[in-house]
Amino acid sequence: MSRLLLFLGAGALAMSACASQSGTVDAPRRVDVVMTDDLRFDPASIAVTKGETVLFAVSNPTALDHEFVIGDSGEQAHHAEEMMSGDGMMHDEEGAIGLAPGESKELMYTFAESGDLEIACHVDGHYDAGMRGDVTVQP
Ligand SMILES: [Cu+2]
Repeated sequence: MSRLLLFLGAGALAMSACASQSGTVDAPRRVDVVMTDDLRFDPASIAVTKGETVLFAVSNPTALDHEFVIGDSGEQAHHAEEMMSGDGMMHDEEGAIGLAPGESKELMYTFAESGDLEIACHVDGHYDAGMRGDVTVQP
């Protein structure tokens, strides 16, 4: 019994240490994101702190191509337009990566401003099907 309590105590301590740690360029905070068969990001809601650098470790275990694009609504609309015109097809750029079926990639991103951003996939029809999420950048 006492051994179990000790174990739980150590776990809580490790978790709180982790939560209070804000990612930096040298030591980014890792956030794992999985793309799902029903066209979702898991998790679909991510909270970060202004100035924080996050390393998104994104995996695509589905049978489809997907993107992971970070940006405000204007940047998302711009990227969607590029995808529709065929120019932006699945290339990696700042704040955006494309993943083939079975692929895993990392994207490092520093959140310079507080506010609401979106993560999205603009592969044909995916955004409208719900393949998007929210990033809340706390001041
Ligand atoms: Cu997609």
